[in-house]
Amino acid sequence: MASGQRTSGGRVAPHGKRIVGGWITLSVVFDLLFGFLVGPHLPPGRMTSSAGSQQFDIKVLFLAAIPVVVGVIGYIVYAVVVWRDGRPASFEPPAQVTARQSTRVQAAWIGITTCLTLGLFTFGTIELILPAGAGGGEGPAPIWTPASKTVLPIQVIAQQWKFTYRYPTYGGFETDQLVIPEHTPVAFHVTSLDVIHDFWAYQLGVKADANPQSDNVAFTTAEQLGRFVVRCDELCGIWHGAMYNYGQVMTKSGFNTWALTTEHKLAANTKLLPPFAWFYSPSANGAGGSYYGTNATYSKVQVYGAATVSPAQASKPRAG
Ligand SMILES: [Cu+2]
Repeated sequence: MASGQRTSGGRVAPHGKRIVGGWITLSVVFDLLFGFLVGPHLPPGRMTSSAGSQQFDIKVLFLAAIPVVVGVIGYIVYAVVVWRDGRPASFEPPAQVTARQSTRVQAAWIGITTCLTLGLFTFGTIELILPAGAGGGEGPAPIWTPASKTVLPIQVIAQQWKFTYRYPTYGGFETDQLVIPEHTPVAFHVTSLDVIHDFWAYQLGVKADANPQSDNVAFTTAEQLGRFVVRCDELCGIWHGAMYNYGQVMTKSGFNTWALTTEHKLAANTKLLPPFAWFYSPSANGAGGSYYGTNATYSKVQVYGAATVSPAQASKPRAG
């Protein structure tokens, strides 16, 4: 009796038990293999709170999807091998009700898919809120902010075809080096001087659109030291592909030394810059563009409580 519909005793072969048993076994095996072998290497790594949380989310989605894939492929393989039409002589219609007529099968199908969908919906919503926006830009008035009141503001200014960064709590200097301190919540204030760009700091798990006339805020907290890459992720003109640079996560004291040194080194340049603002209007004064600040206050910095990063710097009058 080769996998026919009925055993020699006339009993129906236990297809349901075989399929469910095989499905559970294979799902557990593949989930374990994936979780332990692939899971730790999933993008975008664990350099920041948002990156780590994205890696966790991707892992959970895979672990949930693998049993579905195993179920579909396993059922197809089982059906092809066991119920294929190649041996009509031994085929007899099953005496049992078919899956379509079975209330149990239908209830299980509806129940499992409903649980999966609602579970992933709940999981996705929580994962968006808990890590303060999950590393994506939340616009000028973020609703999901870090619990910590000591958040370092860094302004990301995109333009064709370059990123620069201003540190408002360090006198508002502007540099093309992005340096952030470890274990300190950072608020990236992303804006653009011309077209729409996108600030994508891959290893940081941060990605936020850079729109002109807009202050797009994204939060993260670095948990590992090291270098990361920043790319523009919005087609923004002919040199879009060359619009990238590198950043670095430093220790808190290393960062503070770097920031104070750079502030001092760039003091003369900073005086020539437009006053710090949440966004800038390059063309407001006609061709050639001089910039003017639309909201040149530190009020938001205080909202995010940057004072503890460098109280003296935060309360210092702006250069220029
Ligand atoms: Cu760009």
